Amino acid sequence: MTFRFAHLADLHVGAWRERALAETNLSAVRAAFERCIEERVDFIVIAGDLFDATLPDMAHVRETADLLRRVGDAGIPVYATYGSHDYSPSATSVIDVLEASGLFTKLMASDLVGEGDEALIRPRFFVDPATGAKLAGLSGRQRSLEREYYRRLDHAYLEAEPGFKVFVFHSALDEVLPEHDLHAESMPRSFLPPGFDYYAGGHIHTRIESAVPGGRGVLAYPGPLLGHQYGDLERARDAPRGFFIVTADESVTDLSFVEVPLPPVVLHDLPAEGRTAGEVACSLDEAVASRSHEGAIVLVRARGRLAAGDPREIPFGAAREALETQGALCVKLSRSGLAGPARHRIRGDGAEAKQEIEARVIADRCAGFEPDPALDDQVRARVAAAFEGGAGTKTGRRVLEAVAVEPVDGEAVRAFASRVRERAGAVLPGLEEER
Ligand SMILES: [Mn+2]
Repeated sequence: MTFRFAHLADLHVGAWRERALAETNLSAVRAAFERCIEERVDFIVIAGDLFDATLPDMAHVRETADLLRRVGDAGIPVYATYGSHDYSPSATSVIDVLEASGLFTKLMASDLVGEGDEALIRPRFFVDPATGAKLAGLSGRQRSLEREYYRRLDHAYLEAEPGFKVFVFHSALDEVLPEHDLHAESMPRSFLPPGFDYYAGGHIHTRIESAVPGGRGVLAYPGPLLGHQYGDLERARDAPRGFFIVTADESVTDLSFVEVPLPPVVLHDLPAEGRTAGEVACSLDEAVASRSHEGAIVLVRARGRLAAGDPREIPFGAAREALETQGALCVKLSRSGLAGPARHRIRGDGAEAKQEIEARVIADRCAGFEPDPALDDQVRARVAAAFEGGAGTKTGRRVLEAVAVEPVDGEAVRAFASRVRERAGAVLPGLEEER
């Protein structure tokens, strides 16, 4: 039997503070689902990050629920894993509410075989009734905590299952990571269970089509529609956005990318290195007057260290107004890489600034850390020493990473607590024995 299914990911409904961008993203999501209905696909797979947050704007949730209902009314089942953005293990997310009302099936259930750290995870297969395709998946976790899950996946069990199989996941893989994402957390491709026909990926915000070495499987990431951060907009200039339609019988026979149109994105890059604030201001004026910006998403990016002048002398506000008067759909300024001669830095919403802030907060917290006064004096001294100076910041980081685990399905609270304690103890050698 030949059948076709759609593979979407990283829709990020509810992203963007700017109304125009939020609406543009939602329109793209609408167009994608409507195209799925037109194409009469047999089912739809969403590989995580349907929503941008656990509790996104309710008007957007309502529209998404309505879209999913229309898809369901057209007789098209939807299967989804959760992403790093739309799911919280400790609280109810909007996506749980939609799932509970039957708008899609989540591929999350798994069985735990064995005990403690040695237990293996067996995601349950869900069989699509009309096509017989078997779907299994793992949801993404914050900061790729899913590594722990993948390390415990029961590969032999998953590989042995007969039939056409789709593995739905939300993680970055080392081997296919795009250059702009090289700082991201990723895992080796070998973590994926072998023997599947299609690996439906999410989380990498770039379209990727790949193969699994030694297998017959196709591995693909459709990438986002509009995405959810500045870099996604920049990359939308030269990479069409959309989703995949996969044709299959006993294995994948065709993979087609279906483009979802977005408004034009115009980038004005203003190098500031070694120039004066006045010179950059001139370039900004020229950029504004250089073309029509009607209906466009306009990105203005300034970076580099000025030779003279103050970044505040560059009239970004006036440029924004002028572009909006021209009918620009939205204007985004990226100034996180712009610095004045006196090491004066303007923070924006760039990823760089975010990492710097994180590093500074960790360093501050470690420097100001005081062990519990109830501790034995000697132990307290040793704990305090472990968090001192540059090495102390590293200790802090290691502890954070060690305790950033989540309970696996079916794990008892006490077992989870002792696992967390053990992991924390392991990065504080010499301290774990003390009470
Ligand atoms: Mn995403």
